Amino acid sequence: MKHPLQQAEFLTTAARDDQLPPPGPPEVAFAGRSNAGKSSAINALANQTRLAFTSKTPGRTQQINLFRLRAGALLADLPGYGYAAVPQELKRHWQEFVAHYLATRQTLVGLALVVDARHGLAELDLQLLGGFLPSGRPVLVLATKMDKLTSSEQRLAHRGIERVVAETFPAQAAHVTVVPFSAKRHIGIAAAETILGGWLGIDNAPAEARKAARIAAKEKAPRTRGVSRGPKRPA
Ligand SMILES: Nc1nc2c(ncn2[C@@H]2O[C@H](COP(=O)(O)OP(=O)(O)OP(=O)(O)O)[C@@H](O)[C@H]2O)c(=O)[nH]1
Ligand SMILES: [Mg+2]
Repeated sequence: MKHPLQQAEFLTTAARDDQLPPPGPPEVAFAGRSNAGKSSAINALANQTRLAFTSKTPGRTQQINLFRLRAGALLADLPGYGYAAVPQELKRHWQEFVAHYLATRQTLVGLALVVDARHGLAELDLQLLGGFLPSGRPVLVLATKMDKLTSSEQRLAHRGIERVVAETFPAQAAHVTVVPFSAKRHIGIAAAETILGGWLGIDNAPAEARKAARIAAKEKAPRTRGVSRGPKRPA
């Protein structure tokens, strides 16, 4: 069965606060350094190649791009931070815009922080976490580009990020889940889907559970001797 994240469509672009759609359905934002792989992660989760615009040029996503899932929930692709070659004033504008969005968006239920696994958490990532975690909302760290690491490097990178989170935010580390990820090789998709789907209330799990319960109920139903329980299967 297709996960509901796989039925995303472009909704709108906002370059300023007043261009954001009015708060409605639950929303998850994808944040991270410029070029970390935010837009690629959204595409991989949506199982589409060109839903969110990706680029080799850092600083490509300059606005908040919003995508709507069939269930109504929203995904927000945020402009990346930390790219030196952007003019100072523009950089300040994005940073203020993103910081304001994260601090005030009422419908934001959680944050997906996209981190290049080869570099780990940078100072700006920690600043972002430090601003967001006290709100009590959960964070999914997608440690991405794992395809560029060997399996032992992948384990080290994963543990390294977990350790930094535990040491820097001891009181809130339980709200942070680190998932090894690769948009290119589709690593970590199912784990990320389960977490994001749970936050947004669109997990497949309830549907699967209902199906399992239906099957179990049928199996338990008392058999009435001699009465057909429906069309016979061909032998
Ligand atoms: N090998 C590999 N490359 C990746 C992966 N994810 C993203 N990339 C590459 O990294 C570059 C940046 O990816 P984007 O998804 O555009 O990054 P972004 O975080 O949205 O960047 P900005 O919008 O500029 O902040 C592109 O060249 C992608 O192809 C991955 O999992 N593996
Ligand atoms: Mg982008």
